Amino acid sequence: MQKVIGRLGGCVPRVPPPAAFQRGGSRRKAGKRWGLCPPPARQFVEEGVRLCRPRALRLCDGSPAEGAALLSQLQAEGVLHPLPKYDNCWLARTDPRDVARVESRTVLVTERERDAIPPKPPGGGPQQLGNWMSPPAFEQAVQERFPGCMEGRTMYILPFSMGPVGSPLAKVGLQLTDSPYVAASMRIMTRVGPQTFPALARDDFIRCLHSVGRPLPLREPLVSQWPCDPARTLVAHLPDQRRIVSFGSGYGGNSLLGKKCFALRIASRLARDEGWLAEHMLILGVTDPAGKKRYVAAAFPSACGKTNLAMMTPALPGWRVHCVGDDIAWMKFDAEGRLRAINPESGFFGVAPGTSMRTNPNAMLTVRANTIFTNVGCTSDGGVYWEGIDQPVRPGTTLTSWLGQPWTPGDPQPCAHPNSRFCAPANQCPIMDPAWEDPEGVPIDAIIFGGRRPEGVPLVYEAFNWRHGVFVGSAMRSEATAAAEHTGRRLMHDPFAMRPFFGYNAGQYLAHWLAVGEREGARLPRIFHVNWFLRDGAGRFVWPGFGHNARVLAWICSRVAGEDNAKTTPVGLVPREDALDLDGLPGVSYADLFPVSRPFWEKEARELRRYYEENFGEDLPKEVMGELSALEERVKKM
Ligand code: OXD
Ligand code: MN
Repeated sequence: MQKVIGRLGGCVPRVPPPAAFQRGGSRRKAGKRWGLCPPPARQFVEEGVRLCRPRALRLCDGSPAEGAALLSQLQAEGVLHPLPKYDNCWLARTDPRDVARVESRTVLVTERERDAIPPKPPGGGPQQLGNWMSPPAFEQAVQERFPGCMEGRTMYILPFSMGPVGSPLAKVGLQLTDSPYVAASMRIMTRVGPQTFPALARDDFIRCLHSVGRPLPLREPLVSQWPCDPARTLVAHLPDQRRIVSFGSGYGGNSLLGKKCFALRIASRLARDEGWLAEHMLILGVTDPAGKKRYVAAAFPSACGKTNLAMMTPALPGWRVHCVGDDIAWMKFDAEGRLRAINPESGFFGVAPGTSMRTNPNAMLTVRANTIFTNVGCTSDGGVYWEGIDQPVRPGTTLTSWLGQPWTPGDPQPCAHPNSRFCAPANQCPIMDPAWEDPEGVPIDAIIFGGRRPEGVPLVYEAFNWRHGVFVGSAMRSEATAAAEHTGRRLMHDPFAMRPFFGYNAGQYLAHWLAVGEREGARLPRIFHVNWFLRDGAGRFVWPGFGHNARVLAWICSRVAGEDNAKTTPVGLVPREDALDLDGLPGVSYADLFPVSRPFWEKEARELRRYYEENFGEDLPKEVMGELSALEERVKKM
């Protein structure tokens, strides 16, 4: 493709004939808007048109009328089904082979393999920190997939901004896609429209090409009216060219290219080059009873409750939480040396199962209107249903599973797919922070890492300093979830919750974090690690979680305020027994929440050493290995 893009890129830009725009009243307007579209963007569209040969073009403007037209078209095509119980809500069912991010087919394309991933583990096991593809292999993969891939279909042209338009922290992209479902979802998740044109004129926008890979007429019938080509799926990133090329999947992070592909993989690489941070983190504001507000960013692996934490209703009287974002944070130092964060997205693409009025009332209130649900179950009275929704089904109402089959409670298979999602506009969340769209971002006082650790890892601990914090982030582990193609409850390493999202060599990523800590004049946030998921001998959670996590946030805020209320353990600083508010939590014991045992940490350190050696090899910064050795020494003295 490099060659192809190079060749096409060398052509004199030529405006596609207005006839290529969809028929109907909007054609003249579309042609006019096209005329205003900056030349580099038009040139990218022309390349895409010549390669993919769509039947028609549609330049998206982000308007409500366009949204309504897309949704009714999707309904007419049988892709979306209305959910009349709510206001403008829709249900999509995918081909059951296209239900999650496909990590094994997600690649970074760079000249040198070492720029993308650390050296392969000895013995040739699979590299867990990303996949590399050479430029010639990529070019061949493109030639095998893209020529004519949009025949008979409309190409949607989506100019979009990640971050508030005009923010110094925002970046723009242009996505070409033949999926109207993707176009409708991108309109929710990003800021689509001609307000991005001035930024597109700069030519440094991210070029995103996406096709479901099912030209018309079809050679094989679709499954669930959902076009995709799972056998040939490929999600490729070309960080040097600021390009993303995705084929074969129409779902989630594989196809909504602003999200994981741009805002994490490409952005992490830009952030390294430009001296900022693009992270898999929620952002929340927490206000204490005296009115003092702090902002916190938190990294958890996929489907570990980030959305629940970001929208939490505190169980501590007088405390309030506001949401800035639930998945991604872009953070840059300001002139005063404070780290300021924006949420680059404008919607939530949250995991549905487990979400309820008990676990996340704000999410439930957010998804009552203008939401696209995918792969959830539904009720015969036009509502949604999933495992853990905790809502009684009205008598006489029947249920249908995500596979479109009749379903009754107790059936062995779940009603909703475990990675079923809601895609909803962020501004519908009742607790969005007043500053969530502040172009300057919000000042971050604390960074939290976490994971699902059933044993051995305390409820919360603070890193001794930034360097130790980088080590703590690199050492994150969590039980696998359904967000990607992994199965089972096995513990997976997930450094910084970025394992599937690094846009460059993960060893260099750690070095970048270390360098951030050395920045002159930086007023660095404190770093913490939390674990809401400890279980007792009988397998029960020992911490009530959800709104009670505010108790942990309260301790974190006290540390940021400089309170002397921690005690030192070999793994980090934990709250003194009187410093964590456990009032009104019968049966919850401090000792159960803060297990720091020598055998557990010896084993953990051994496993970590093996993991570093096999996966990072010599690309692991020596400072991080030094922190592991220091942990081993402290544990030995326990
Ligand atoms: C997500 C993920 O979809 O992390 O946010 O997988
Ligand atoms: Mn995520």
